[in-house]
Amino acid sequence: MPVHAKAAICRGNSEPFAIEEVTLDDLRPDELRVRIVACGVCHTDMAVRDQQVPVPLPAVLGHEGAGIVEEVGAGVTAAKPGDRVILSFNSCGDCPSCDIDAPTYCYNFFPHNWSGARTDGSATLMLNGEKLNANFFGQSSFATYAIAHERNTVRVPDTAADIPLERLSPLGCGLMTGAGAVLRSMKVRAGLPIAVFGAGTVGMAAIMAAKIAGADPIIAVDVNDERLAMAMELGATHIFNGKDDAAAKIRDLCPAGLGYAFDTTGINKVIEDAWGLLAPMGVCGIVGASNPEDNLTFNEAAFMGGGRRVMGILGGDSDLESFLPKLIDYHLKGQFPFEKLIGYFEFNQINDAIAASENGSVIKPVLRMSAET
Ligand code: CXF
Ligand code: ZN
Repeated sequence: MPVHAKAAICRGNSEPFAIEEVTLDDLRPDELRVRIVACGVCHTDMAVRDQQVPVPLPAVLGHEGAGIVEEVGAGVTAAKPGDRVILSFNSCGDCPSCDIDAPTYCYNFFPHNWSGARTDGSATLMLNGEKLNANFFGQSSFATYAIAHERNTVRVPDTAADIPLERLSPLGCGLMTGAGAVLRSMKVRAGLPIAVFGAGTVGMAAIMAAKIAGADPIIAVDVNDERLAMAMELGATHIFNGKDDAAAKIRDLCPAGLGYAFDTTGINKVIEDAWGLLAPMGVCGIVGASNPEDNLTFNEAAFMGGGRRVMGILGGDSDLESFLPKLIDYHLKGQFPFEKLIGYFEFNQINDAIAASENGSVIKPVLRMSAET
């Protein structure tokens, strides 16, 4: 019996997302069918809508899904029917990056996440009898059901049985990216200063993680005072508005320089300022979506002289199976209170949720597709 779902179809930025009925393909051995309970909205969804990312449209987007497994293919061991799961990005499991548990740098990232189909070209979703681009991040969770894979599905540990899936859904992208950048990519050391530029989901997750790591001081920079106040609640020790020469203020506060600067803005000037504030051996992590044409300039002597490093970061170097449960653990202990970032919307309000993300009124919109029980 074919399974039908309601899915939000993205046809570009000239029209709103439209919820229509689609049909799911039969499962392959490594696939799971998940009833989606909730899905976070991430800026990458909008980047695809605007075609800054080359995913073919029309397509079903959504890559922060969480839900209940309904059926699994013969080779699946990650979860079983009835399990509560979080979905994230997919990877091949068989390249030099996947071999060392660094799947965010999977050599085959594009075909597994952004091609609109399975790697063999087959479609996971059909619309009116025709192939529809889907399998986005190996899920396409702006829908009531999704086909996910063994490698991008993480079972929610029983210790988190009381935490609603709608809250856990954003762990699969923005939250793991910010927290992972601090804890896994830059490996922030206790007692060293960090500045986080941009207080969106990724920046806020980085601030919470910097507190976990014991960084000191923890400086948040943003142009929005409300966000700065929230950053302070989540662990920042100092906040500076980017409109008032934040670089000079950071230099006054940390005359020896920063151990870590983390840019989530993708703005050239901000990154160059951040880089210029580094102490010897300081690391500047960059994760913001920048204009593809932008180039940065660095002074060669300063680059080499103090052993300073600039590090491009994807997905916080997250290894899903180990890192997502770790973040859930921090959340259970009250050290990762990311629920403060979330605003909930019903699935049919998807265009309002996207508007709220874009106008900055909600840090992390989460769509509700179905009740958990
Ligand atoms: C991704 C980028 C690749 C690794 C996982 C996260 N970002 C999505 O928005
Ligand atoms: Zn994302």
